[in-house]
Amino acid sequence: MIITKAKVIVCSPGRNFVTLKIETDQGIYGVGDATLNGRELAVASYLEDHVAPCLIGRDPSHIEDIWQYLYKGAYWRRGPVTMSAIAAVDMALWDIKGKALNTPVYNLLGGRSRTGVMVYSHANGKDIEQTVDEVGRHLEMGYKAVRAQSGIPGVSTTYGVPKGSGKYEPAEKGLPPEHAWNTEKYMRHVPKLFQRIRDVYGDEPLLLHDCHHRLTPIEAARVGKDLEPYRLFWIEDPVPAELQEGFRLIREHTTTPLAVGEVFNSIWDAHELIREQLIDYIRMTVLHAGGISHMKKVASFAEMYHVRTGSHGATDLSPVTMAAALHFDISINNFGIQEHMPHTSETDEVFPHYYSFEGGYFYPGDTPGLGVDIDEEKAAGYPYEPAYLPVNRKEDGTIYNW
Ligand code: KDG
Ligand code: MG
Repeated sequence: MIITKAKVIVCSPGRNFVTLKIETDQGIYGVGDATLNGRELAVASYLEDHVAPCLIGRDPSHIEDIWQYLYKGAYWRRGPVTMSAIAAVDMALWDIKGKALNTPVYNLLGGRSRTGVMVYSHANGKDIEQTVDEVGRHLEMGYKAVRAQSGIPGVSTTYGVPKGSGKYEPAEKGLPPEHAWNTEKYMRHVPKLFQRIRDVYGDEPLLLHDCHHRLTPIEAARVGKDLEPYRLFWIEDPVPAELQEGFRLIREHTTTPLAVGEVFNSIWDAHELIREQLIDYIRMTVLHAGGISHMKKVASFAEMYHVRTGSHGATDLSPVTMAAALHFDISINNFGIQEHMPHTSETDEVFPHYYSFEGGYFYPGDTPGLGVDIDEEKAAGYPYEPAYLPVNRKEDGTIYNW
């Protein structure tokens, strides 16, 4: 079998997505997700202009060799654009291999290690009471684990809080919007949110919270300590994690489990965090971290240090990533939890898929390959529209982490 075509499809069914479709001379094709929120066209060009021409004529069964060719062969290693492009190729090649061998991808990764993949959903509200109601709604839907975010009194807009009556979606059409931030108000507010949730729903539900990179290590240590009575499953992205040793300080002060990694793109962003056991969950994804092939290595390394996975799964990762993530999640031993943020019905229509949800768990399905596709005709009806993530400023105008 040889690769005959590698096509990049950019579409916007509800939000922007970049998809790679690799075709072969035997009629089998595979799909991969290359979406990088707010920087979509950079990855599209990287794939179209620099990667696709190098794939034509290669044997798609040589997944590891092609991965190394694209990683080592580019000379310029790592970075979100490069690693998302490599990931898209990697997903598409695993999809092709599964279809060619007539088996779901998880069988090629060692087989199933569990029956289902536990996911956490998002409960977002403008204030504590709205978030509490949303937690209840998700528990009723069967979720065992729920992430809770709420608006902060005195802060006009913040991460995770829907603007109107619709669902929360971080990217906004047009140029980047600006949000305001106040750490002190946040730190006073967040323990009250979790106290109320535990008062209403008791000890059973697994609760998570995303700090979204907004604290310094000592502030994160304080938040972790203040949240200890509510026994969270994790706090996520307590600090911007370029400085891996910053986690040592947080770790010395709190037993609240720590999760990080949605902006990481290779093991080299996390090796110290894992080796020194400074975190509990590594949240890199098969999309932004080089595909299933690289994530297998990350998970194996993490397994030695008691670190489990917790893959990022926001709406800016397409159903192709969700499918690939589920095959990965179900196959590894040190799986922790998978994020789930439902896509819009337009997105689901453009990306037909076989994965399914029941009782708090997702199932990848037994279709050969990844069990997901792109309907190109429908995709063509949703052209790309520029959209960006917000930029954050402190109340005095200083640019801050979003
Ligand atoms: O593109 C950025 C989003 O994926 C991110 O803001 C979502 O933090 C996020 C999460 O945990 O889902
Ligand atoms: Mg996050």
